Amino acid sequence: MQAGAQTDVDVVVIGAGFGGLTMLYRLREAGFSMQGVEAGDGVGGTWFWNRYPGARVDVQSVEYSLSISREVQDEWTWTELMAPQEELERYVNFVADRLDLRRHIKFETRVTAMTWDEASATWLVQTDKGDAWRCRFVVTAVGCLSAPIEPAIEGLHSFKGETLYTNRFPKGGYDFSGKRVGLVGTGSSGVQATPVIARQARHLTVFQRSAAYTMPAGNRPWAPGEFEALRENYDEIRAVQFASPLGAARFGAVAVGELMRTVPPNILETPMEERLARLDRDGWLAATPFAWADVTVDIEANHAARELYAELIRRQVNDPETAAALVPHYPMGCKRPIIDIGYFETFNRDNVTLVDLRKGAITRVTPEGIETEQGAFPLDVIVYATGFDAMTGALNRIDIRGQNGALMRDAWIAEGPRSYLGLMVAGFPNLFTITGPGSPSVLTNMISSIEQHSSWIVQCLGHLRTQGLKTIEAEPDAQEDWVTHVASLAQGGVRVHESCTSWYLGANVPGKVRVYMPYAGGLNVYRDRCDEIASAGYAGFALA
Ligand code: NA7
Repeated sequence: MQAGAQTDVDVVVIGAGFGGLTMLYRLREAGFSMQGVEAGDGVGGTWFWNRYPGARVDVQSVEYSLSISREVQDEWTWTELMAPQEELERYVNFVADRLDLRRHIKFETRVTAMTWDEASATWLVQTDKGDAWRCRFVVTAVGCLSAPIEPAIEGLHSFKGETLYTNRFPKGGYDFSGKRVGLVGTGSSGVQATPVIARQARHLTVFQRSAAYTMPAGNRPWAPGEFEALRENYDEIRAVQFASPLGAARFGAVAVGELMRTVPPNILETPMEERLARLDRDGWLAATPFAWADVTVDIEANHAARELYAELIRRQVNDPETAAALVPHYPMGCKRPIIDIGYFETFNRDNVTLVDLRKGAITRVTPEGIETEQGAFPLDVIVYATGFDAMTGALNRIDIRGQNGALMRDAWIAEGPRSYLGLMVAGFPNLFTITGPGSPSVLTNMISSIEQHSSWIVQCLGHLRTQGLKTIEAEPDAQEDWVTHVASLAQGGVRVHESCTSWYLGANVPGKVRVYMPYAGGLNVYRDRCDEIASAGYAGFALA
């Protein structure tokens, strides 16, 4: 790239999920040399690791798909409204092959350290396999939900049956037939896995610490010709998708794009009989923040919406005690919403038991099963669906040393992540973070965010190249302003309410500093801001 620069490649890209693949493709199209690195032995990121039964995307596939290549878009056929993991993994592999990206990636290799060298203005990237690449730029595409956490339960490794993790599920799947299965965790992964495991297992015991806000996905196969008609209309679909705050016009089967264009009533100003009438008419949608304007800003309104949600659960679940236990105790809308296929009905099965850990916690895992304050549960298999060190975990697990040898995680662990636009970090020149903390990322369709970030980054690199510049770095003042702005967008609402224990806040990881990490202003607004900054000569960045 730069004459005389002692580099092996222009750019090292870490991760071969949708983010890494998109970045590699765009870099190659723009004429940069690059090296991809991936810990797994295949492409796919989230869809490579999370192979648990029932895993499925919550955005419709025509939107949860890449628009970067016309060929990819035109040649792939989705079979359902929302694709399951197997189909998504096939799709990612198709993308890697069709765009000939595999040859750029070193698989089964984990980046352990990256060190900035001020004198040569280069990064040295090192791996657990002994690789060392010197490059001008690094792009991390390491995922927001990719650093698994092992729950701190005494005796976890003493269990003599099978221990499985949803986020590292065996490649060939697992046959639960005839087994007594314990499932720990009822976030998205646990909720999706529950009905599928229940259909196979001899008995399923679900250990629930926090109940989930979940609603039916409304997934279905296409009607004849439906997908072909949509594919014909892709330009329009993409235009609507990219103009929306969520980077998707639909969440599950719900047209949230349209819903967000109208201002709903306040629940606290709506008489109870009207609330119930709405419940009868709209079902689960009536018990979401989309239905009421005050639910995300007023905790009393939130409790009122939760009452509607509880009513719907009572209508689904036969046993009153189980129905009551399935009602969440934290605010609606504070955690990422979940969509499911037959979750609540599953608790009407004879072979399923819900253990409400609020009535007595897990005390330890023994060789025979799980012990709680409510009694012991003998098991053959334990499945942990216990989540991730979200948004910062994957970055903090790498020794990233920037200017003056500063370790990035030191500041991030002490104060929470600090970043300008969620794209770059002051003191760490030439390092870009795809869907980093401080960007819309997990509040959006991830593929839309990935496409926006990778496009901005490659344009930025092109600008540096044409200007004969070697470095770009976030200015500390611009970063501080951005961090303050991101925090202000979440302030005052249920997302940061003291009773909210979301991974957006890091509240699921013991000791993690409580900071709301994603940018909540909408992907459309964010994109405009990024573009304005680029047009203004990369305002807030120092270029040299
Ligand atoms: P989540 O959403 O973080 O869910 C993890 C679940 O595991 C959640 O119910 C936790 O309860 C529970 N958990 C964690 N540790 C324990 C222990 N020690 N004992 C009992 N229960 C525990 O992870 P997912 O994989 O389901 O989903 C992550 C995202 O992926 C999701 O939001 C989608 O965007 C896709 P808690 O709530 O902490 O009380």
